[in-house]
Amino acid sequence: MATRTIAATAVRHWVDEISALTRPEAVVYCDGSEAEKARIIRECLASGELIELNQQKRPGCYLHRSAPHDVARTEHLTFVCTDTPEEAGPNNNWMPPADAVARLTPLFDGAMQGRTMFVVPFLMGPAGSRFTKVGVEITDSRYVVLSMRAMTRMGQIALDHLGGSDDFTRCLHSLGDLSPDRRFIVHFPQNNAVWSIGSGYGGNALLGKKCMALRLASWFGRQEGWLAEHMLILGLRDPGGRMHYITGAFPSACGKTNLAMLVPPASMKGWEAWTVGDDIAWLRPGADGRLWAVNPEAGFFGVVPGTSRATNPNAFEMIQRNTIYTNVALRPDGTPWWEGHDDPPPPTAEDWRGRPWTPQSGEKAAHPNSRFTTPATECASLSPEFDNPDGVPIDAILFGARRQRRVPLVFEAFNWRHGTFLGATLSSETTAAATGKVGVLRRDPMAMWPFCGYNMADYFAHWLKMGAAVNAPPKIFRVNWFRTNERGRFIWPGFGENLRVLKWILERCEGRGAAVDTSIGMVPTIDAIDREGLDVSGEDMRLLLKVDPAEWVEAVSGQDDFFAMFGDRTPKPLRDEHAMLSKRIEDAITPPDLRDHDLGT
Ligand code: OXD
Ligand code: MN
Repeated sequence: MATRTIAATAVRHWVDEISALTRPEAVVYCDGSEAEKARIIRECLASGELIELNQQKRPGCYLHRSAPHDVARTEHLTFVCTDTPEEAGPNNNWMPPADAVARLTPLFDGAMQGRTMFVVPFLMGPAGSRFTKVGVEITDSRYVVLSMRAMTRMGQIALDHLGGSDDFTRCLHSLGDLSPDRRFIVHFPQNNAVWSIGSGYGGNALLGKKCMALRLASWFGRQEGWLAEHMLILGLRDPGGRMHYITGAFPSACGKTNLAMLVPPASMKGWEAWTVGDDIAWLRPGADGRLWAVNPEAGFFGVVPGTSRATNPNAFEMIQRNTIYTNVALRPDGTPWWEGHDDPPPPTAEDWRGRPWTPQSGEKAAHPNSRFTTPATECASLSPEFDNPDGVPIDAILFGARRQRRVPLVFEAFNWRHGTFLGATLSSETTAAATGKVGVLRRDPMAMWPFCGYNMADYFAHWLKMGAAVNAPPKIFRVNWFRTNERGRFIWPGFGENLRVLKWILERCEGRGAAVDTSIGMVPTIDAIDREGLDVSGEDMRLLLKVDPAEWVEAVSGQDDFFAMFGDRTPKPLRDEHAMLSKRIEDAITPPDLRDHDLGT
C-alpha cells in the first residue's frame, strides 16, 4: 500500500512490534481518504458495528451500539504510570511502569487474532502549527478508526507532518474482550505512550482525546511551558466588529458544547458567536505577551440527550448529517431519537440497547451518556480561525461548574493568582459522563481532575508560573448557570442568554462593566448584566448574584482539607489565597469592630 512506504521507519518498527504481540489477521495503514472511509463503513455495516440510519433523512449518519457495560469513561481503571507515585499525585491511580507492562502485555498477547489491525496516524492541532503533536493509534476497532477520522486530522497529513521523526505518541488500543475485569487505560508520560484495552468507549478508546490531548499533553505542557486544558474556545464578535476570544473549563456534561456553539439571542443584535473548540484547548504564550489557544481536535464528541433546536440549534443542525451516533434510540423510520429531542417521544422505538421501547416502559430510550461524533467542518458556527496555526488570543478564562446553591452567576477573580485559586477549588455536581453516582458534589479543579496527567499540586504551580510568563494574562471568571431558587428551579435561563454574562465579562476585560468587591471576588452590580427583553426580575438577579458569607464557611473549610491532600506540594500562593479568603469571610460575618465590641474590649 502506498502509505506503507511513506510511514516513517519508527512507525513501521513499532507497528511490527505490536503486530508480533497482538497477532492480527491483517494490518491496514490508514490514509484518511474518502475511499477508505467508504470501505470501513461497508465493513462495519456487514459486521453490525454500525447500523445505517435513514440516508434520505440523515445522510452519512450511522448508529453504533456499545456493549451495555461500556458506556462511559472508567476512571477507576485509568492509570498514570510514572517512576514515582508522587509524580502522578493523589489525583491519579498509579502503577509502576514495569508493573503496567507486566499486567497489560498478557492481555494484548494475541488480542487481535482474527481481527484487522488499523494503524491510524493523526495530528492533534492544525497542520503546520507549532502547537501540533503527532500521534499514531493502533486499534482493532473500525468504530474507533471512523471516530478518530472525525475527531482528528487523520491519515497521510499526519505522516507528512511527522516526516522522518520518531517523535509521536504511541497509542495502543484493543477492544480485548470488552470485559471491565480486563479493562485498563494506562498512560506512560515518560515514554509518550498510552495503552488501552477492554473498552470501545470514546474517552477510553479515542486515544487522541482525553489520553493524549489532556493527560499526556498536560505533562508535556509543564515541561515545555504551555497549558493543555479541558476548555472550550469561543469567539465573540461585538456589534462594533471587534473579535474577542474566551476559553472555559467546565466539568463533563455541564453545557460546554452548548456554550461553545452559543447562538446570540434575538435581543442582542449585532453579536456573533464562533466556535473554535468545545472540549480541549492548548494554550501558549505568544510573542505579544498574551496567551494564544488552539483546539487540538477536529471534531465534536458531544452528549446527545438534551440536544435540541431550543438548547443548541448549531449542534442539532450539525448532527443531521455525517454523524456517528452511539447509544441513542432508533425510531421505526430509521432516524435517531433521545430524551430532550424536539420531537415528542415516538410511540415505539428501539432503545439504546436495541430492545423494543415505548414511552410507557419507564426507562430511558437513549443512554444518558449517548454521544454524537461529528467532524467540526459540519458546524455552521465553526470559526474561520479554526485551522489558524497561530491559534487565537485569549481575553478571558471561565471556570464553571454545576452548583445549585452558594455560587453566584458570575464573579471575577482579583488577579491571576486568585483566578488560579478559583480554578483549583472548583467543584461540581456529577453527571453521567463518567461511571459513578450522579448528582454528588465532587472536586474538579480546572475541570481537570480526571485528566491531569501529573500531580495536581505541581499543575497548580505550573498555572501560577504561566500567569507570570505572559505580560497580559487573560482575566479569570467563575460562572454558574445552575443556581436554583427555594423551589429548586433554575433561576437563570442559560443557553444563548449566557451571552449577557459574557458581555459583562468582555466589558470587564476592557476596564468597563460595574462590579462590587465581595469576599469571594468581584460580582456584577444588580444592573450590570443587561436584562432587556429577559424574564429575569431584579429580585431574581439579586438571588443570582448573592454572596452569603455564612454559606461560604463550610466551603472554605472543605478547601483546606482538599489542599491538605497534597501535603507540602500545595503551592504557598494558593495557601495564602485560601487564608485571605477565610479572613475576608470571617470579617464579613462578624466585622472586626463588632467582634471587639462583643468581647467588651
Ligand atoms: C468528554 C468528557 O467526553 O469530558 O468530553 O467526559
Ligand atoms: Mn470533556
